[in-house]
This record gives sequence, structure tokens and C-alpha cells, in this order.
Amino acid sequence: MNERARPEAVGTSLENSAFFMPFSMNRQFKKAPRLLARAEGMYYYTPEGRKILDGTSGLWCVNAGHCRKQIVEAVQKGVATLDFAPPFQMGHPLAFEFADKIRALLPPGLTRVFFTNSGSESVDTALKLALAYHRARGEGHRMRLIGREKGYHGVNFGGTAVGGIAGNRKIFGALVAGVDHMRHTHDPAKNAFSRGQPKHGVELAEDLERLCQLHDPSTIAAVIVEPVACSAGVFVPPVGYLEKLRQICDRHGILLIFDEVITAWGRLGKPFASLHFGVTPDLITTAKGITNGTVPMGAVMIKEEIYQAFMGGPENAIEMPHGYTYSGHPVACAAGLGTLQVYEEEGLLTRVGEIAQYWEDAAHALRDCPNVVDIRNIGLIAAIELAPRPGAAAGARTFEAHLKAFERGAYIRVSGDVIALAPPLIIQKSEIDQLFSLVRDVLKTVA
Ligand code: PXG
Ligand code: PLP
Repeated sequence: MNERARPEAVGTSLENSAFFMPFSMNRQFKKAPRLLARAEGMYYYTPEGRKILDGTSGLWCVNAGHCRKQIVEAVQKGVATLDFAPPFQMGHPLAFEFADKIRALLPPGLTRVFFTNSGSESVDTALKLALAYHRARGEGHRMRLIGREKGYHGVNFGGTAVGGIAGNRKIFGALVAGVDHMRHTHDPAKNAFSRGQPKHGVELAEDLERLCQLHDPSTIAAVIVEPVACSAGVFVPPVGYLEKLRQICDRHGILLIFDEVITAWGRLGKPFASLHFGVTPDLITTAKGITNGTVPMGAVMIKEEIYQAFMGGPENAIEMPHGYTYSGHPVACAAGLGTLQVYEEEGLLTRVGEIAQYWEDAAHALRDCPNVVDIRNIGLIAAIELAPRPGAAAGARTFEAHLKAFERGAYIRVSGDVIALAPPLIIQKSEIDQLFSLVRDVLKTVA
């Protein structure tokens, strides 16, 4: 047990800690901390040694389960061999090897990989690449970016601007000019308790056509959507919806970006959700599961013709004036290569196909629990939506469920009135039972 995992360290008050926690209720947390000290496989362990079933893969990222030996050793060896290498005008072998291994998993036509350090950086990179691509082809008038209501695309300026969660945008001013949003696809009146893709709502994709007519399609550079919108509460695309977005983008020469920060790396039973849905975007953004969450990393995958559009100038010129100090960081690449090896050896990028039905049935069995107004699922993702508590702030009930679940031994993520479950892809049926029976018990006690 390491120093920080020692029980005596627990008593130390965090109330005046310097740490400004991200996306957290700082004061509430610091008064009653929920600390995790170590992890292994499907479980976290608290400093007191309590075992906590991980219902959300950390933050949707630890797809192969925690502290996997091969990944840990790859990171240890990597950092001891090459701690850092400059990524601009220099290189190291692992970045090339990792990019090529990723390419082998991509939908047809996507051939190039640009490394970043997070999903947020991937999104801003993809948006910039889209603008630069049009400009390189003499269509610099395509400057508009279209997102969707309820979308989450990280927290950098571009991603915040195309994002569609009001609470994440409203305090940050005007953000980026030229952004508009399509309608979201959530329609509980028609689609509540859908299993997999909802039947109703393909026509909501026509909202993109409306924006094309409003702004003129020749002003639009790119549309970005999550194939399954996870952060805002798990909104699965209606049957035919993504296909229709693809058609409209093709009709008007607009690039389609799938933000697969969560949906890639086996979450839907394929390496990328794009392969699951059979719809190929022009760019894919990812992060999280790319290194199993061990070392921060992200990537943008792009179609060959987009890459080639930048390769027309003189060879002694930098083709893309964009990149991060830590793009393709050697330790992150080592982690990524170790991660891909585990995914491959254990068949994790396709394993969800085998357990998705069991998962779906277990999730929908909670339908009779108090206050449940909707249950949605796809792949190894499930959302349980609760009616808001009358007179209380949104999410009061779910937050209480989060606290009670932690007391009883499970980590579950909540977003507004939705409990979102997405465990590591190594989960066994017995652990699925354990997770849902714990959530059932919790729901019974949350009035
Ligand atoms: N795009 C999508 C689709 C995401 O899900 C990001 C971009 C940003 O990635 P980074 O690595 O910059 O955080 C994400 C991240 C939640 C939750 O509770 C989800 C995310 C992040 C934090 C919380 O659902 N997704
Ligand atoms: N700000 C300053 C002053 C810098 O020198 C740099 C990088 O050199 C950055 C920001 C960008 O940092 P990063 O490349 O880690 O995104």
C-alpha cells in the first residue's frame, strides 16, 4: 500500500485545500471527501480499504479495467527509456508505431492521426483542421461551425462554443463567432424506455438542412456531433439519423466530425462507433480509452483527402501550424501501445457485442424502481433518468443516489437527473448483476 493509501492520511481535513477541483462542488466535497486511493480491475479502493465497483470506467475511460499489468509496465518502461522528445521537427519511433496501429482500426478512408492530450484538445484541433482544409481548397468562406443542443465537446474555446449544454457555456461570454446548433434528439414522449436506437426522430436531422438554408451552406465548414451524446445524459441517435446527417453534409460539401472521445475503443462493440453505425465521418476525435485513461492523450483521425489538401505546398514549409508540446508524448504513446495490446489480446474492442443484451436486460429491469422516468442504453452504456425532486435543484435525487451508491460500494456518474453507467469492458455478468442490484437498492432509498 502506498503512502497516500494509508488510513491515517484520511483524517487530514481538505476544507482549506489549495486544490480547485474541476467540474465539482468544491465546498461540498471538501467537507465530506470521497477519496479513491488505488484501483485494480473492476474496482477502486478507498483510503480506508473499502472496495468500490467502478460503474463508469473512471470517467468513461478505463475500458480495460484498472492498473492492468501490461499497461503499467509499458508506461514504466517508456518513461525510463525516453521521458520526453520534442514533437516539432523531431520524432520518436513510438508515435509513428502508435499512429499506424490506430490506422488499422479506423473506418475506411480515415488514414491519418494527429495526436493531442485530451478530448478537448482533439475537438479544437478538429475544428481548426476543418477550417484550414476548406481554406486550402479555396473555400475560405466556409467559416461556420455547427454543433448540437446537449452536445459536449470538452472545455476549450472551440469545444465550449459548439457544445450544447447551457450550464457549461453561459458564464463564458460570447465564445467563438459563427457557431450555431441543431436541435437535440431527445424525445421522451415518443422514445422513453427505448432499447438501443430509438425508433422516432430521424427527421430531426433535417434541422441541419434548416441551418444550411438559414446561413447558406457555402458558409458552413463542419458539423460536429457525438454519435451517442454521453455527457449530457446518454442520448442514442434515432434510427437513420446519423445516415441523414451524412447525406446532408455530402450534399453541401460540409465536413462531418464524429466526437468519439467516449464512444470509441470498444464501448459500442467496435473500435469506433462510426463502425458500429456504419456511417463514416470525415474526422473523428478521441481521447480517454486511447490509453485506458492511464496517461493523458487524445487524437484526431482524418480522411486521406483532408491530409492531402495540406500537402500541396513546398516541402520546406510546415504544413500545419498547429500542435502541442505534448503531441504524441512518448510516455502516452507507450501507454497507448500497451493499451492496444490488452484490447487486442482480450478481444475487448468487440467484447461488448457478447454482453450487450445481458446489460440491456439488466438495465431495463430497473423500470419498476421509484421515480424512474426513462431508461436508455446502447453498447455498454446505460442511463437511468429520474423525475426531478419537486422544488429542488435539478439533479438533487441523482446526486443523493451517487452519494448512497458510494457508501454501499459503487461509483456511479450522474449528470442532471440521469445516472450514467458505463463500466470497464471486462465486466462479468455477476458484476453487472451486482451493479444493478446496488443501484436498485439505492433507488429504493432515494425519495
Ligand atoms: N468530447 C466528448 C464527446 C467527451 O465526452 C470531451 C470531448 C472532452 O475530453 P477531455 O479529455 O478534455 O475531458 C469529452 C469528455 C461525464 C464526463 O461525466 C464526460 C467527459 C468529461 C468529463 C465528464 O459524462 N467527456
Ligand atoms: N503558453 C506558452 C507561453 C507557451 O510557451 C506554450 C508552449 O510552448 C503554450 C502556452 C502551449 O503549451 P502546450 O504546447 O503544452 O499546449
